[in-house]
Amino acid sequence: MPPITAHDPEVAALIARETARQNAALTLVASENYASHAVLAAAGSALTNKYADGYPGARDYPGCEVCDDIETLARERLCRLFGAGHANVQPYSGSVANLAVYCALLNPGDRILSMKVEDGGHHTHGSPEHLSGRLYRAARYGVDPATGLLDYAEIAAAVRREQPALLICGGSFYPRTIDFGAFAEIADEAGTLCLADIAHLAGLIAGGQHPSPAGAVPLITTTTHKTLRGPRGGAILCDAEYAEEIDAAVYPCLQGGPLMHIIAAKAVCCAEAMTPAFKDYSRRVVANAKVLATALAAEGFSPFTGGTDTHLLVLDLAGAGIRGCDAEGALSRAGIAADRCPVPGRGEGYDTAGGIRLGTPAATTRGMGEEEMKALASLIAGILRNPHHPGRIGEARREVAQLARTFPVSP
Ligand code: DSN
Repeated sequence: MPPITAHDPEVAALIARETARQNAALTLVASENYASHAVLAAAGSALTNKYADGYPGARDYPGCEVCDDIETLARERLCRLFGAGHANVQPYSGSVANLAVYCALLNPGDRILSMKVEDGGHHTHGSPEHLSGRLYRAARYGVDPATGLLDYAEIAAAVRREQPALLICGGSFYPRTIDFGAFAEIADEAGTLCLADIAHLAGLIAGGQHPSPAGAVPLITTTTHKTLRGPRGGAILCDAEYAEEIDAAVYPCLQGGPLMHIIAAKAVCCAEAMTPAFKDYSRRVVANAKVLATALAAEGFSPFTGGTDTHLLVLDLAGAGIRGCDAEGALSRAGIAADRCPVPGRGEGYDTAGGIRLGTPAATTRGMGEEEMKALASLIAGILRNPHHPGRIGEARREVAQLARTFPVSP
């Protein structure tokens, strides 16, 4: 960071501290990852200096020729990666991407049907504290409490009962495959629009490890920084018939100037995600999550639904005598970041969460494989059995630090 060090040593020192923190600790937060040097370079480029309100060929500022080419490239790559008809790469975040879909295609007061937050849904899908819950009337479906799985017959019944204008699938901690085709069929039968929020699954879909909603579900939103391993931001994919309304909702309805440096970084991450190396990465992400789940089960901890098909698992701590927040704290003291999580079907909130969410995207980017997942499972089990034992936590911390040194963030 030489230019920052000379120009602003205070900020340079803080960035250096965060970089060191990321290197020394392990993150199993399922939504976190490490972007490549190329993605970071694009995000830190001179494109940040340019205003480019509008879209390629129709901007409100002069000098946007290069921005036009970059945005066109990012759109083309995103469409190619997911097999979509149209892409909007301007959303600042996944939250804005979701709002843009609602603004484009719903009227205030319309009904949304989405997954309960406490079962793995997202607050931008109609929670009362989010604008989506203030502008629209939200109804929720949950998982089957007996199996923890989505029950498509129940969801179809909820659609018939609630008559929503929009059915949303996708969320933050459902560990199993989502049958996007089933959601599309349910929505089609009811004449309802369907949105797939693939923020968590985007990288697995791009890498061929999870079925894609494209071609079945007409509206798709995502973030670009989770399993897709790009810059922090959002995007929308849709059938061509919705392109005009979606674009108008993003700009000028919700946003101002697009973040052209981030759009360039989105183009870079899409190119990376088309490589055989990324396909292999996403395969290893899922393989690692399965090994972690199996090894934790062998240690006596219960992965919710018995395991995972994806990049994450939810450990049900009910039988382990430890609350989610205490598990999060103990793991954190040992150098492992993982967030507490409600166990679906139990009506728990985040403050009363009885589970912990573990994800493998970041550890896999560091090069960890199945042996390291087994070692991590044993470390996690030891920490959760002795959450208040300073000696044991200290011992685990040293082992975590050694693992982190062996698998640095930027090899
Ligand atoms: N905050 C993200 C997550 O951790 O899953 C969802 O937006």
